[in-house]
Amino acid sequence: DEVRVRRALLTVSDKRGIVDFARGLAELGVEIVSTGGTAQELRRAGLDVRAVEDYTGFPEILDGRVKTLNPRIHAGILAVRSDPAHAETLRQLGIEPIDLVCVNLYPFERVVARRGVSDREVIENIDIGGPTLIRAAAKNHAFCAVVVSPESYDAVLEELREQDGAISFRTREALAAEAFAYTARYEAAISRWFSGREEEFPQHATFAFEKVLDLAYGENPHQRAAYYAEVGTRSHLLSMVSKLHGRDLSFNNLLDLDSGRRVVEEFELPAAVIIKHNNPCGCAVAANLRDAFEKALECDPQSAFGGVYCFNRSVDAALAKRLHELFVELVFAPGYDDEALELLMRKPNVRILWNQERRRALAGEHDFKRVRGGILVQDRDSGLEPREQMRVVTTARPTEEQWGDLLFAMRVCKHVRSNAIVLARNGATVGIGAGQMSRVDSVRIALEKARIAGLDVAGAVMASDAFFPFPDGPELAMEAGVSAIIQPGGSQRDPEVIAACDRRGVPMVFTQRRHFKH
Ligand code: 93A
Repeated sequence: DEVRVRRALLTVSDKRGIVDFARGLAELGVEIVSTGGTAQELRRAGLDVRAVEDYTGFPEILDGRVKTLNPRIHAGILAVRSDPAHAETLRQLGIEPIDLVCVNLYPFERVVARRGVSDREVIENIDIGGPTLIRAAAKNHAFCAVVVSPESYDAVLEELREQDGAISFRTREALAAEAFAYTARYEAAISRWFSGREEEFPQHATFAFEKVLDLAYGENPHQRAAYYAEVGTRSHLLSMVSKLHGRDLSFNNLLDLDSGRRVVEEFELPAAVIIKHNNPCGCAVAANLRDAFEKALECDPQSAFGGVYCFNRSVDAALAKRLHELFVELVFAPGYDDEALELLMRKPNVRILWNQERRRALAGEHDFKRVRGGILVQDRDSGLEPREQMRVVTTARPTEEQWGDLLFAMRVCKHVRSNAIVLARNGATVGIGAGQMSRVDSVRIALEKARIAGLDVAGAVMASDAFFPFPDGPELAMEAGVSAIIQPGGSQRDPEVIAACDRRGVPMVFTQRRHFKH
């Protein structure tokens, strides 16, 4: 089952480590065949290299678009060596077998990510010959080894040295598996680029994900877990995020972090949010971050215990001192003063994450929900509908101050699990009702939460992620002192709900857009 490597084809874009690898092969008596740029690099290092043109008897043409796409090469890779007829064909045509193929592809993803890159450049970087070589060698791993990652060079060389120039079936099979994962990923990145250009919901996208981080366990300790990012995405939850301190991130940390990050990205003003079990339990904006934090914490200090704290401004020493007094699971911010970091790091467990990403959530991003054997794919519910699209449906109109709170409450409400109710005043949540099966229960919970936290509901506004099917929710809220309401509208009973508000002179705004989050 061992294959003696006598001839290797090397063609790589990322030339790191290739000289040492080729030298190692040459020392084992392997003939090196190589394409233009790779051959040049190897010769410069003093290695003996046979040009691919010499092997094929055919020039590299069309600016390199056709270099290795040649039947001699593919027959040299694909021949079944144990089949006498195949061996005879090679002999008749004078084709020399290739026992090892080492390829890495044109850097398609790197090029796509370049600012201002032209379509021509992107398309030129779709590698055709490389994947063809890789797939051929991986298919025929019974007789040929395929190496696609520079990280494997040393291990492959070591095995060849130990086994007198031979490589085992086990290794070839593992390399083949890696190779098909590599080409699949490459194709997925190309597909993603094409689908990203479509205006409509993608018709042809194949979604692919690759592992970014192993996790200790899933939602519960008996569930195994890992974090995967979508192949070809320019920014994902942990891209541009560094962990400065603390324990490994957990599955639940990542869920909460994702929610918290999306909430603070809603706001231009300094904003703070505390997330528990994937729901905000306090959120506020203010002229400075410290005030935003205090107001967010006030909303539900009990639930904030062990929460994920997300900010859209740098954390200074004063804020760090306050955080240090609490039980904090994770802090996420675009920066930390030295002193703040020093303080926060005194607790060994608290995870401190530094967000260096300036981009907000990407437009065109998809939202996935797993169902048995498949996924539901939808556009992400990003952005808030413009104020011009909203309608005041009551006789009373909100004051400018109320408008501010209404829009704030709705922005938070979008991130609360349905049925979602958010009470807010002065740019801070005062009560949040989440995840109930009936809307009026969410209202009750939001009011009760405000009462427990000792916060006055009088003068607060209320946001609802979907319409009120009955006037009961608004009535409860108005009895408690809620002074303005925002909701999508669209219920059969809208007239009853509007009448209830009019009776009390409470202004109500219809946004005409629902924000369920399940
Ligand atoms: O343009 S290609 O799709 N046509 C080919 O026939 C071909 N053969 C190898 N690109 C091709 N390659 C790629 O060239 C390899 O995948 C590798 O990334 C690159 C190495 O070229 P060079 O050795 O000239 O730097």
